Amino acid sequence: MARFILDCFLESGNAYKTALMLELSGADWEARRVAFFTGQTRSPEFREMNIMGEVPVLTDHRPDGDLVLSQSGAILDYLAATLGQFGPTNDSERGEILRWLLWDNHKLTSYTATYRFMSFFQKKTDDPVTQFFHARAENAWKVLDAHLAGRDFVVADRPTIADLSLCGYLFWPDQIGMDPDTYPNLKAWLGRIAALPRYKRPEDLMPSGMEPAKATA
Ligand SMILES: N[C@@H](CCC(=O)N[C@@H](CS)C(=O)NCC(=O)O)C(=O)O
Repeated sequence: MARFILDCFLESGNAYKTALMLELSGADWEARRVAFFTGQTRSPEFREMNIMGEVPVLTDHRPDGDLVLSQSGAILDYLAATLGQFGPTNDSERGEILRWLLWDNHKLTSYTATYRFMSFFQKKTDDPVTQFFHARAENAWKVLDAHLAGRDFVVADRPTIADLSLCGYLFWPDQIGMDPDTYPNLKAWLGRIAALPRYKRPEDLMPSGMEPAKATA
């Protein structure tokens, strides 16, 4: 059995953040499929593992016992410390990474992912709530694009877990309603992440959470 098990599914950008971290770090890990679209995350069995009923969940088979952790930001932080990669090298970077992880979870991923869910998966494109989320997501993309002007990566001159968190949903421009050419710094930054050694797309790292006939990448 692999050291790390990641409960995940390919349509989840939050899961992708952590799967990408494991893969880029060369970790010994396996993806365990969660049937999200038929309600597995809301089952009592799943909530026993993660009361929040959310993916991703990381299990680390440590010599002193299994460690089980949810929340992509917490998982990224744990993996950076455990694997010694993509983490901070000083207190200033530590603070900046935390700052961007919190902003990602509040302002970027929350709106982007919810917009995508309502428009791409639920097809509620005309719903005013969907449009509200898209406008909020666009604001976040503008902030990130402005921050990336003149920078290769978000916090340092090398990629950190802040980059891996922020990029989670942005490799699906069509599904999130983004024209990448509107955000040239962001587009170039995604290209730098995609060029990292061992980089893989979500569909090459995780199984679909849909039933086979409906699976999408
Ligand atoms: N802040 C959490 C968000 C996790 C999240 O929203 N996961 C979604 C899939 S992308 C989920 O499992 N949702 C289940 C639900 O809301 O019922 C993280 O970063 O891990």
